[in-house]
Amino acid sequence: MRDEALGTEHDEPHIAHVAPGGMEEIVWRFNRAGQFDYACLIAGHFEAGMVGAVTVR
Ligand SMILES: [Cu+2]
Repeated sequence: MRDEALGTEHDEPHIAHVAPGGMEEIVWRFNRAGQFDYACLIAGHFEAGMVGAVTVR
């Protein structure tokens, strides 16, 4: 995947760059229950609230 905004290229299965209005998919396979946080890694986005959590039961 190439991210034009960041000028980076990566194949990490745990990262997705989504264009405004776009959609991407990440498959997480959990091996235990718990709460797992996720966040946008673009500078300033975490602080702006682009974070969330997944609860696995
Ligand atoms: Cu973001």
